[in-house]
Amino acid sequence: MKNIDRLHVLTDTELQQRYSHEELAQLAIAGGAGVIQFRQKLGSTRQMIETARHMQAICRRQKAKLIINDRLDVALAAEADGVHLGQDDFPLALAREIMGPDKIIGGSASNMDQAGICLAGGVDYIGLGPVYPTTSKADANPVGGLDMVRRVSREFGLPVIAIGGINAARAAEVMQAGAHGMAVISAVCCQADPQKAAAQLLRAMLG
Ligand code: TZP
Ligand code: MG
Repeated sequence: MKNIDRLHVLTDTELQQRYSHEELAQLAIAGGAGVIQFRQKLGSTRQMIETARHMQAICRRQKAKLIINDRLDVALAAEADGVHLGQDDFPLALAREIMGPDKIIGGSASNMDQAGICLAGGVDYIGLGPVYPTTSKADANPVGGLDMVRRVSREFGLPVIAIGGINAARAAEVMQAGAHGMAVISAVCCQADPQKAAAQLLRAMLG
């Protein structure tokens, strides 16, 4: 099993426009995030590749990992550390064939069935959520709560990265439910000081 870092920050320039993806990556890593996930739903493929390549240079320098949301092509072009795929994205097993055994592949799940699909697809971690209500993802599935974190963490023997509405006040209970770590958007990207927010989250989750 790969060593998956515990704090994942998904960069976002739709919910906020003060910082670029690259700036958010820098700030989040400075605050202690070990994984940066480049998540951009709109825009040209060329521009995404350019941004992802900048981010990969930043992550390499700071010894963090870069994972690309949705886009296997962008992950390959940027020589990213991995890719994160939803249930309707590029098929997991095919992504593994293309990316090889060493790249990190994460899969999204919202329930036990989807977690099983992730396991069968050969993921390195399950991105499980939304755990709590979130306004950061328009088409989010129903909230699963801490009970879902408990069940998936117990059942599948894979690191669970909990996502959805997680903030510093909720971090401890998410970890206590069995999560390996957590992924956030607004709790870092939308805060006045993203670096400080990441550091606070890390403190809260690791106790
Ligand atoms: N997948 C499930 S919930 C979610 C994603 C991408 C959004 C998480 O954003 P936030 O702001 O941390 O709730
Ligand atoms: Mg997706």
